[in-house]
Amino acid sequence: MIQWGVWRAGGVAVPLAVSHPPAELEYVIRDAEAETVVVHPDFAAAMQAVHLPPTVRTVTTDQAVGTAPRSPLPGVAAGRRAMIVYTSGTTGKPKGVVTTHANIVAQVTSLVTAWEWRADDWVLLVLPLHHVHGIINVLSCALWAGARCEMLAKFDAEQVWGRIAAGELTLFMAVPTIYGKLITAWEAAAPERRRAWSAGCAPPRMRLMVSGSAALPVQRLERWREISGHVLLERYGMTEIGMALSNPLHGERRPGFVGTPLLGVDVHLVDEAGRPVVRGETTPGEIEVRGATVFLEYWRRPEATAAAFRDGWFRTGDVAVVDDGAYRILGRSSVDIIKTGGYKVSALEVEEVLRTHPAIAECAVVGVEDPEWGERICAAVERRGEADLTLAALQAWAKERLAPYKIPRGLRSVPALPRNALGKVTKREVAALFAP
Ligand code: MLC
Ligand code: AMP
Repeated sequence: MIQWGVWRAGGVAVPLAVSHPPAELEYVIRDAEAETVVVHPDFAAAMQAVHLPPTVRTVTTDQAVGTAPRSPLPGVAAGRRAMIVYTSGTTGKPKGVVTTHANIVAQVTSLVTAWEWRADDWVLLVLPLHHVHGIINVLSCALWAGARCEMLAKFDAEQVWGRIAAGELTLFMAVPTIYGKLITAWEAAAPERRRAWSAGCAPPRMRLMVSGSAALPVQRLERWREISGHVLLERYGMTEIGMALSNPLHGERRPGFVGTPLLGVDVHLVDEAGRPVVRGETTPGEIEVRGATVFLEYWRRPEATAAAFRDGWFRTGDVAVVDDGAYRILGRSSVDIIKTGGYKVSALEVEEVLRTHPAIAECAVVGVEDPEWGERICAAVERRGEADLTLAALQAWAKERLAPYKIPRGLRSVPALPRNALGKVTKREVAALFAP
């Protein structure tokens, strides 16, 4: 409601994460140069710990919703900035991705069209509201279509199954880790509950279940099909572009593939020199995207914005092949981008924070393949001094400084980080330190 109000008033909405510690909230509020912070009373105490610049005004959600407008709502031009979503990249600190009203309309309408959103749809929102999966794919599409969007404060497998079993939902969208957690809960449940839970997935009422934000392992897709009767629709997107590729609503969904470009989105693959990969060849290339869905700029970072585009195409940093007309994601070109539980995390950002720990002289952060989380964040460190450093102690320290999903889950102390002849840390060798 607040986001809608900001948009109607011609303002820029910057969603904050309720899971973030004060340090991360403060970074986003300062970097975005926010004028007003709107806080729900439940988070008033958390916000007290955030050091806000004196110019920032804080209002409660009750005040924002309860105050009559002082002036008529302005007309808002389509090209006006509407939202800044913070995303991790290869440059350390998160960058603000600015989208205009026109971008958001394009992102929403491409999905409303492709997935045939209707006013009588009913979707359960279990995703965080500081990323596009939750904001655009679920909430904004539902609002656009006039559908019902029911929200849970936090993902909880039993609660989600309970809502599915009630037989009211028509749509469900989540990241692969969430489907994994739902499968685990189903497998642990008594036969009667399993039957009720599976029955809640039955079409035609439940008409579509979508997975994205990270690669969906084919085995998980198959297990979900056995449990729910649904072939998950996998799609591919990114904060900067909304969704770009999707398997079809009707027709064959190929396991391990993310489908074809959505309506109005241009997608191609290029080699390292930026030359388009020849159509019909199964040569890998970097995905580049163009069209009305593509963001305007990184907030106050013109160089980063310029570097993100080549000849008008946005460079995603994801590598894919086209096989028989459909795209298959192979991975990312940077080892420093980690996807954990569907969240993108910059290894460099975590390293920068860890280097401020008194017992850490140098460190290297990597994503280690993990069946539950996709990747798990692990840190190899060269210690400073003789003091012991346990994983638990490092986590407790990091919790004050980093979002929960950026906190290392594995720690190795090494006398010297593996480096190549040029002295650069070799991340693949670092990852090997965490091999089971
Ligand atoms: C939490 N835990 C982790 C972890 N996160 N362990 C390893 N790696 C991680 N990333 C641990 C906690 O420490 C805790 O351990 C236990 O798991 C439960 O923690 P939690 O915080 O309660 O986790 P939970 O709420 O269950 O979170 C899991 C999740 C969440 C999958 C619901 O990660 C999530 O909402 N992910 C979605 C992110 C998302 O929306 N991404 C979209 C980005 S947009 P213990 O030992 O204390 O029990 C995008 C574009 C696109 O990507 O294409 O969509
Ligand atoms: P974010 O920057 O948080 O929006 O995350 C976007 C990134 O998530 C993309 O660049 C991909 O690396 C990854 N991603 C999204 N959807 C998929 C998918 N279906 N398969 C593999 N990776 C995906």
